[in-house]
Amino acid sequence: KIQDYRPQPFTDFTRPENVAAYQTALKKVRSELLGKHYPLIINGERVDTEERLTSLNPCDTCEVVGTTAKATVEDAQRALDGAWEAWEGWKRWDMDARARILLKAAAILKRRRLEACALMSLEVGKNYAEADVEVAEAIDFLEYYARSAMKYAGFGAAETTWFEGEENGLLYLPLGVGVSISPWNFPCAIFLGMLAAPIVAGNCVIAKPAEDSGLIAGFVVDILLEAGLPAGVLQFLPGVGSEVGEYLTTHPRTRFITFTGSRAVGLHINEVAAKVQPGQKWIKKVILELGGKDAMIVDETADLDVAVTAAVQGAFGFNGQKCSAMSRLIVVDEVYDRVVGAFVERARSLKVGTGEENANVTAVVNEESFEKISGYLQMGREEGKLLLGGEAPGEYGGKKGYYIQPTIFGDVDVKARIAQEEIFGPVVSVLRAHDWQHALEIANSTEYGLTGGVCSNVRERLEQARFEFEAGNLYFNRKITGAIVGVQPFGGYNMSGTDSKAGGPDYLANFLQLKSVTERW
Ligand code: TXE
Repeated sequence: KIQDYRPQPFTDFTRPENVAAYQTALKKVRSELLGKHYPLIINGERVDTEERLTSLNPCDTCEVVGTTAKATVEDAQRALDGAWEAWEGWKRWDMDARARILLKAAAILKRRRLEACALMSLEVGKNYAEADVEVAEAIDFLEYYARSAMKYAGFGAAETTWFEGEENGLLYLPLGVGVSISPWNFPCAIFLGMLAAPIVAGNCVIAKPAEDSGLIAGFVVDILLEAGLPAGVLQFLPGVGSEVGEYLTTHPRTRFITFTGSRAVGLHINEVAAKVQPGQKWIKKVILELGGKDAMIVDETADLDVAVTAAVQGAFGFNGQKCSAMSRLIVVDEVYDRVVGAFVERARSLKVGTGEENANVTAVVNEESFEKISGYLQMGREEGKLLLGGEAPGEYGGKKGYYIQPTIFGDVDVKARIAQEEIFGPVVSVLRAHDWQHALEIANSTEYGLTGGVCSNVRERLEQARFEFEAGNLYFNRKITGAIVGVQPFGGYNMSGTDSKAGGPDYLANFLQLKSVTERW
């Protein structure tokens, strides 16, 4: 029996005993997982490779967190062949038996929740409070997809109708073998969500995690296997995107690709996957979750505390390394100085430090990001007025790491590159609007459309925004951004991705094909 779904509560870290429990988990991870090596997993067997990928702690780059194997195209070929073989059995499992494996994995992850948090602090520099929210989301994905899978189970799942003496039933059948290519910024929740949905639907999946978060991925894969996934249903192939990722996405035996990451790579995958290869029997299904340049509008009627709290949290949570990060604050002229002044003051009090000590702003994920964001800091000085931060010290407390100060640029022009391009760092552009209507125009002026916020107390404006603000996830007068699985399905408009919404009632349908069967009695 599948129980009713309830979102996971977050751990209350204002309680000292919970902080102490995290510290204990951190010690355990340091002694048991630090320096650990995760091999590939093909057909249930652990396979090592000559070359390896190394994860460094972004908050202390002298610390090697661990290594993973680095898959070659030969490994990918074997994984694909093995997955198709495994599919012959997996597709015949009852939906509830598959769903039960997800529920078991959720139970294991609940038990190892703080270990997962500690590993995230070490491998990608996430502070433990945000890591905890992420693990809660991962558990929610498992339980939610397990539960919602049941509506697709069996003949006549949607409905069975009788028409002129004929019985018409609908069947939802899995697609086959697909590839899941995931990013490092939600290395537990997004990685797991993108596996749980296709797998419970009866597909076999090759997981290609991001180069920077292979250890957390390995940790999560071990949990799924411990929960009872049969060999070959999930193949684990850490490796380089442009090598093994490219090979898998262009391969004729890949049936579907689910991808979360940058716009450039997503569009590239969309293009190459569309080309039918010799021997290919189908049109590949491509599901993309891409970036954002998310805006929040603050008008003259807004509650100042709500607006400033939302802006600080939205902009600097996980150092702005979220596709849902608020990176454009649009303020109407009448209250511009007051709102921006309060925003800068609140942001000035943010603590920079490590994820392990739960600092508000930690180091960004890797050298490439550090260099890219540093470039935008320079660009911002030319395109806007520096109001806060602007430096990339690259160290903290005597430790070398990819540290960047929380940065705010004011009076940025709508066409400026820092107002149009995804920076993926702790950098906000503030734009001045003449009035509400102008603010909404500015909000819709990028190619993206992922999340959006409005702080206003004028009902007509909120109603207008409800329909006209181009974003997949809108937040009105809300202090936090982010989505809860099953409550706010997540996914964007425009160049932020294809129309699928993760964590929502219809996400599983992406990994199923509908067949109607008519029988004349
Ligand atoms: O993403 P990539 P990266 C954005 C953000 C960030 C930038 C770069 O702006 O600064 O992307 O981050 C795999 N064929 N977002 O480099 O490169 C790759 O190995 C197949 C937004 O991490 O897109 C990884 O597993 N796969 C985003 C995954 O794609 C390929 C989250 C993502 O890598 C490939 C992360 C190829 N040719 C970054 N090239 C969000 N929406 O939140 C790479 N990959």
